[in-house]
Amino acid sequence: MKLAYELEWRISDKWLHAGQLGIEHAVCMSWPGEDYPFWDFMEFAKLKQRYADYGLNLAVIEAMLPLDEIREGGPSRDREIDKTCRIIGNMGALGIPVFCYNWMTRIGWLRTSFRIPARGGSEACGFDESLIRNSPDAGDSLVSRDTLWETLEYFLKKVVPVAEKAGVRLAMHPDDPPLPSVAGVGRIMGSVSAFERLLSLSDSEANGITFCQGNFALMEGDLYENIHRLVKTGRVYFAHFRNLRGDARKFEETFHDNGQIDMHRAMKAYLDAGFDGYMRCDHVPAMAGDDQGAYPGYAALGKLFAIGYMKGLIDGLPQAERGVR
Ligand SMILES: [Mn+2]
Repeated sequence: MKLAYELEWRISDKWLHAGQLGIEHAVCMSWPGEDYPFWDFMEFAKLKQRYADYGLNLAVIEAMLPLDEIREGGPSRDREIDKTCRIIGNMGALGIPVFCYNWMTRIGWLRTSFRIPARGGSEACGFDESLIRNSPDAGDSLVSRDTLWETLEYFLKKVVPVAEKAGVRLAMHPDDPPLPSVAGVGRIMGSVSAFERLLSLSDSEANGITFCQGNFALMEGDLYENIHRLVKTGRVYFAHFRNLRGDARKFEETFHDNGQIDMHRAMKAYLDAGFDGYMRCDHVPAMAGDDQGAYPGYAALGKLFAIGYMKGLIDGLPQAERGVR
């Protein structure tokens, strides 16, 4: 397993924190409206070097790219697919192995509050479906689940061969929150069985999974067994380590040490199953001095606690000897 730190492409203190925390791998995040021109090889090459200048190996691209035309089968989906393929080709040329993407259209990662009072005056992100239940679109089928499966299959047919050739692994992130629809827009990647179906759509090693623990914890079955079983398929390339309290319709994110997930047991499950991908810590509450407004869930100080906690968990497990880098 390789610990990684997610760093928005603009340099911040977090870039220095990564090295100071002893982390060697970077996940490049770009947020909607702040897209980095990954399709431009020269710009991408400079970005890789920018991370290297901070002692970091850029290993994962987790960009919220505009892919809705592809997801909905719109008229310019092939143009978006071409652009995605160019990005993946660039990744291959630069030796960046993992492309994290998701299949949420129109409404992406969704929280209804970023200011939930948490331990000691910290502020957490959370979701409460009751706030959006009466959305005027709630009963509609603005985008059907069937469409999303069809477009996903189309996407994989076109992109998996390109990723294979480039030596890049696609890693599907679950819907967040994992609900079958949100405000009339269908969602499909919200269950363990959906991820099994995803794997069955293409046997290629390039067709893989991002195990976002906060979401998988809200799906069917036993979380720890699901970690073990999916990691054992060999196709989990990336993991997000998060804790929370609640269920898929109402939850809040917690510090790593005070949510409902047994984090020791979870970490043990990844290592027992021989997880060899990249893992980053996921959302955390914002602490005094953090700017929750900038990138909710990604505040710098909350991260320091989370990463120290993760390193402590790993060091406490004998399985760590099997190789954590
Ligand atoms: Mn995640």
